[in-house]
Formats: sequence, structure tokens, C-alpha cells
Amino acid sequence: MMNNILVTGSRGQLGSDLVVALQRRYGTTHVMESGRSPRSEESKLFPYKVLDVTDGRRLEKIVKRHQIDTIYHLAGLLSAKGEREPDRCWDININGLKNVLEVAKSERLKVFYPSSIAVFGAHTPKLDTPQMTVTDPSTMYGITKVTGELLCQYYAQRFGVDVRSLRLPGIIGIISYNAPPGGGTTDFAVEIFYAALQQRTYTCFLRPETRLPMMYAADAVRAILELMEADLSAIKVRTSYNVAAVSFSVAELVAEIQKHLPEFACEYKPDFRQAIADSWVCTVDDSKARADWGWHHTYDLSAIVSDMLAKLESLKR
Ligand code: AKB
Repeated sequence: MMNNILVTGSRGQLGSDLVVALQRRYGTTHVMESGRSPRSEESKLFPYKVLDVTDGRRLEKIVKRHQIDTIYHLAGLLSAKGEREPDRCWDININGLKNVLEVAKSERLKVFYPSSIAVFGAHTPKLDTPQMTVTDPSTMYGITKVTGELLCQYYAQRFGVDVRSLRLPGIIGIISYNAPPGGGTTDFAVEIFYAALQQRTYTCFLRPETRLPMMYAADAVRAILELMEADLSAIKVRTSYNVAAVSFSVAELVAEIQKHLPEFACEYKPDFRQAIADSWVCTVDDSKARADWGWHHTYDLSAIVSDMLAKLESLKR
């Protein structure tokens, strides 16, 4: 079968890396990017559609006209932006997903949906957070992700939609030339690399001891591809799979960067994002993903830092 893929929100941080991986796997003409902004000059060579995911009619039209069979639904507002614009966060994250699931139901599409560690909250165990646990988020973003997970499970069980999902941790990767500012709470772990190389100093909006689950973008993209390619019978969780890689505090990340750049210094000025980070967990138990479809991570903290710095240095040349 020919894969014709639509990626929503393809210009976000994860989207840029995922699109490249999908293009390599399925061919550039089979991967259609989409987003709310008009196509950029650089991307004129690749299939692209302007699409606001809250417009279900346009989504359906694109799917039918281009014989799309799989959607990677990345469009959404992240945690920090979602706290500033909670109504818009609900609208895009929930109504957008509902539109995707509706068209998946009528056109028999396969769907990837990114959930997040933001589903966890004050009563969730902070260490080795189990697959099945309390999900009582304090952010609008987290609320949309819990609701989204349940919607996915509902469409899978009630209508047989093959929708698969991961609870992604913070993602560390290169910000592509056209990726918009993230609006996430874990953005510090990307910004810090750019600041370290350019100014040798960074002001972090979280306290040094803040510890969160994180993953290198290369691992995250591979997790998504492997989940989507796994045999249908292997997929036992229809809400969203816990997936883990590394967990470190901001201070540990700073220390790792200082091994390469000893003169780098970090200051701390916590803002409203501290409360968001504090409401999340530190480490996640992903044994279910490992058992069901063979998930494993490859990058630890030192490999992430070495690779990020090397890639950013090579981009400067
Ligand atoms: C965010 O910080 O909002 C996201 C997430 C953890 O889902 N990166």
C-alpha cells in the first residue's frame, strides 16, 4: 500500500524532524506538510497546505483530494502558551483533534497523536510514574491532553480508528529555520544550547533543582515511527503510551554543557513556568511501551549534549 501522509503543525520543533524522517522513509511526494502560516520560500519544493485544524471541512477536503491514509497530528498549543491563552488552547487542541478523529473515522485513516507528561498532576507519583495512574493536570494544556487521550481511546474502541499515541517528555533538538517559538515549559532545554554557544550565558526560567523527563528529538522521532509501524496486535494501550529516555535537573544539564564549554554560566529567574514544571513528574515507567512494541532510547544526557553542540557548531560553518 502507498502511504500518503499528512502532518499537521509540521513547522513545530518535533514536526521539522519528523517530516525529514517521513520523507526519507516514504518519499518527499508522499509527505504533505500543513500549518496555519503560508508556505515559506525554502519549502516551495515540498507538498504543503495551509490548514487550521479547527476547520474540519478543509481538513476533510485535503484528505480526500490527496488520498491521505495517515495523519501525524502535531498541531497544538503547548503548556506555557496554553496558560496564556486557555480558550485557544482548548479550541485548537480539542476541536482540532476531534476533526482529525472524525475524518479518520469516515476515511479509515491511521493517526498519530502526541500526548505529554503534562497529563500528570499533583496526585501522580513523581518517580517511575506508572502507565495507569492518576492524571490530574493543573494546566489547560494538560487537561486537553488527558481529554485527547480519552478521545483517542473512544474512537479506537467505538469506531475502530487506528489511532496511536505517546506521552512525550520534553524534547531536545535543533530549532529549524522556520520553527516558531515553542511555548512549552521544557523549552529551556533547547534555548540553553543556543545561549551557551552564542552568549556563554543563559537565564533559566526554572530553578536549578527542577528535574523533568526529557528525550532527544532523534529518539522521539524514532519512537513515533516505530509505534506507527508496529503490528496492530502489539498496540495494547489506546490512550497513550508512557515513553522515557533521560531525566535530569537543570543544574545537571548546565554541568554537562560546562564539560564542553567551561566558561558557560547559568542564572536562574523562575517565572510562572516553575509551577507548571513542579506539577509534572521526574521519571516515567515506560515498561509497557518496551514490552508491547520494543521501545528503547539510545541517547543519554552526555550523548545529547555532545550531539547538540556538535550539530549547532556545524550549522555555524
Ligand atoms: C511543554 O513543555 O509544554 C511540552 C510538553 C512537555 O508537552 N514540551
